[in-house]
Amino acid sequence: MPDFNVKTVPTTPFAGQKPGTSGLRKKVKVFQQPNYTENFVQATFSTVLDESNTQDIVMVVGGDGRYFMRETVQTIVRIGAANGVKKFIIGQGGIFSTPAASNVIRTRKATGGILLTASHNPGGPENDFGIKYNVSNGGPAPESVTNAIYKATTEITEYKEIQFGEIDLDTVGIRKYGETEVEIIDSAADYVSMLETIFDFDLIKAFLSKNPDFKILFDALNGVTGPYGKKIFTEKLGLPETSTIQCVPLVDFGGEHPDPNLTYAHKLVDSVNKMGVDLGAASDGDGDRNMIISKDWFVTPSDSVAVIAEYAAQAIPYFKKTGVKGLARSMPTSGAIDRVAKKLNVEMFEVPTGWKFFGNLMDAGRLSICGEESFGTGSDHIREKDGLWAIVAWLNIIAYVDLKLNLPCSIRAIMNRFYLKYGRNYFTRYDYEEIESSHAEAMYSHLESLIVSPDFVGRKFGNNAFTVSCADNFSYVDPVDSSVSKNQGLRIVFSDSSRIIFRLSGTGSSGATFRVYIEKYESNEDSLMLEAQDALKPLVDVALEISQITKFTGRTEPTVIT
Ligand code: VG1
Ligand code: CO
Repeated sequence: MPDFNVKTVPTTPFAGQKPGTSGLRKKVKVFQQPNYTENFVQATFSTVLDESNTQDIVMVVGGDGRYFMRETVQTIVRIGAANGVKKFIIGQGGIFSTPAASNVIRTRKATGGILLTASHNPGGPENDFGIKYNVSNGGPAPESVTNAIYKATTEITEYKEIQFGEIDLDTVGIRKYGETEVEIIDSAADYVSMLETIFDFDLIKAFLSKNPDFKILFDALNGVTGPYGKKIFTEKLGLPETSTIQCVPLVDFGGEHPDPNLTYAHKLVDSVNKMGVDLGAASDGDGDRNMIISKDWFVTPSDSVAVIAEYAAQAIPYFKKTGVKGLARSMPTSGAIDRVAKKLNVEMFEVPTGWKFFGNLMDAGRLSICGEESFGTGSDHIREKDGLWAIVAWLNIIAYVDLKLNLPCSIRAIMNRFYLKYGRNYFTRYDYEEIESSHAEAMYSHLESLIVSPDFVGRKFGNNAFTVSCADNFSYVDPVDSSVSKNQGLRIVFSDSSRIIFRLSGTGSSGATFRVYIEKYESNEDSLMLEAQDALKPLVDVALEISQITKFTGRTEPTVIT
């Protein structure tokens, strides 16, 4: 029997409920401890109530379909209703891709949203789960809010709940549970309509009928974008069923990492080569990341956002209308987009890692397109990075290059023209996952003190090929609200503008992940189309020498190279 009375349940704090780069991410087993999830959800609602100036709270809830999501949606409704939430808008089956949730928060003018995802981290009973709070602009909560949530988790003594019994998450429609309204919506429909207002689908269709042999392959990696991808590629664009793979969302993503990069998206990478695919693409578990690849080229995310920025105002209807107001990248992302900003004569911003730092700039009307080297690309159409948006953007640009510019439109040809115009920012990232935390900390403190030591600037590395011109621990002052974010990564810049950046990840769920970002600019026309790993080898060696990773951690090889 449902009981619509508010119950108060005593509880005690759990250590470590501090949201990282993108929400709280832990093993499912950690979230399953009695009261663990309840505490964090109550802390979130307490913070929302403190921060919001309305009693009419409307909360969007949903996630990437991973294991433990459905139970958590129920928990959120029980606790939220007891805290006075007026209405929940929930994706059917509890499902929302991260960009789709951002869109719904904005279009429905919700107070915020609770997104249940650990993004590209593996799922299933032995793997990861995550909870992330997004604010009313549709973007991840800024640090002021996540810090308040964290503080609340350290002081919690009770949570409130209403024991409704099971809420029906699968039937679209509006229902009332006591005083609380629950609306279940088809999240894919809204999202696909949004993309139709942004891109030139007619141009894409014209391109596809002129080029019936142009092969497209989309891989949802068993994550949340499967149904969205099917709607776009097979229903809207009329492509054959064989143009999409792994499009049924699975609670454990088929036991794989739903992470679109050359290592984890191996099925796509193999098929692209075997089938001679012209545009291969993948997105991650929650649909905010993307990878663009073809039979003869891999587009780094840093290049991808630069190319989108380059063509946006001519090729993409949304930007034809709004213009390109400004561009931005996260600090470790390569400077390719900076060169485009300079050409377009628009503002360029360098923010810390994490999408939450782009939101203020977008809200202030100063930022249109931005990206991160970690396969994140997006724009001010929403406040999250958007995997399918980036993929359709590429398709729109390819169609434009072919039909309007009458130029060769293979991805390789597009990249080659881009490099001839701007030069190439070679880029790679080495990840060392699940290092023992104490080893990672020792290595990081060594680096922190090394780069500020008095004789570091001017030192030469790599047989004197690289001279340090400056080094710092990146600190960011938000140009809109002047908030300061310190310790955002160790940055070493050499006199030829090459960069090495060291950072510890804020999204892992066990041990520490150490990231090494390496970038080198090349303008010599004969050296624009090299293998990135070959072009960067000398600088990679310098990075390994400076970090002394093998000495500190025993690791001789990275876990993943992107
Ligand atoms: C990583 C990436 C960062 C990205 C974040 C969330 O963070 O480096 O660029 O914004 O993941 O992406 P970290 O702290 O592990 O380096 V997602 O797709 O997990 O929402
Ligand atoms: Co993600």
